[in-house]
Amino acid sequence: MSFPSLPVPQFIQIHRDDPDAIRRELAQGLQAAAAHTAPKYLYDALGSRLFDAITELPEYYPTRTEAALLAAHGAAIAAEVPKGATLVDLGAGNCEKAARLFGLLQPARYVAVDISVDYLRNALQCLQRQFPALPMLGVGLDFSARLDLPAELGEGPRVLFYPGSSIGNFTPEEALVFLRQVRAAAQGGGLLIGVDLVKPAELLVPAYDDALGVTAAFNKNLLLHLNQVLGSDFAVHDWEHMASFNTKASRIEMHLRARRGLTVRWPGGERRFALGESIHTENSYKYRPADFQALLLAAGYTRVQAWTDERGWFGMFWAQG
Ligand code: AVJ
Repeated sequence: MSFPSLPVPQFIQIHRDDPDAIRRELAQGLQAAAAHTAPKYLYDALGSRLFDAITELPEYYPTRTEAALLAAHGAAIAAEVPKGATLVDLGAGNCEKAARLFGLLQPARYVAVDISVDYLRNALQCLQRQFPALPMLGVGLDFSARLDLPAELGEGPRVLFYPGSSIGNFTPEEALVFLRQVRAAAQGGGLLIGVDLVKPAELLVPAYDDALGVTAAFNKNLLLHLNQVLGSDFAVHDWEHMASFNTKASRIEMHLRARRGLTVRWPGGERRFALGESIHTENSYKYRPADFQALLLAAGYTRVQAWTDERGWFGMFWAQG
């Protein structure tokens, strides 16, 4: 018995930091006066799955609001975006959002980039079977510090796709730097980006502190990931999920708060936490449409188009490189 061969996407993994550098960076953040970790550590294989579950929660409006925006304005968006480009999906995750755009944007090639390598490899393999004729490339890469795409992407204009308001994980200053790097990487194409907008805290906070506790599990899973990567001895039960809106900074903050005084130990280091002391695990910045448009123009994009839903909760921006 023989099976027809299935198309398998090409996959490359780029390690920029060695495990020791990662451990040093983590230890430094945990030992800082205000303990913190970078949001990328939320995304191990389980973290990526928990994030997918978050997007199904009734309280978590961004994913479905963005999908509705893309569905409603697909034709108008497609009229701006160059056809036959290389579609580069930044933080592709399960690759679902980009797959829904294939018909509309008609890319010549699909490149999925994500830090969560094993999860991405799986998702891309499934997708390649659904779209056997579309050349696909998976790139395992942490682009949070610097967007440096490999030469395997080839020449020609690129449409970079950065949906889901992941840009909100950067401070506005970092976002400006990143948006400039994206523009350079677009090779004359542009950026299609989804951005969560400022709204009352009564709407924002439940999206990050849902009734089922899925976001709490997503946040606490960071501790299990740290135990893996750093060799620490975090006990999940000692920690409480916290989410609040910092109005002045215009950002949701996620923290993990110690439920008792405790000491966390790892090879070569430790950190004492007093009762109530916390680890800052994520920022999620919310923008006003005019402010985000100004940020794109400051980053050097020549033309910016924006679409928002009727409630004004979420924005989709096309920025010509
Ligand atoms: C993937 C960064 C856009 O900030 O809303 C969801 C991550 N954190 N719930 C967001 C997240 C808690 C999400 N981003």
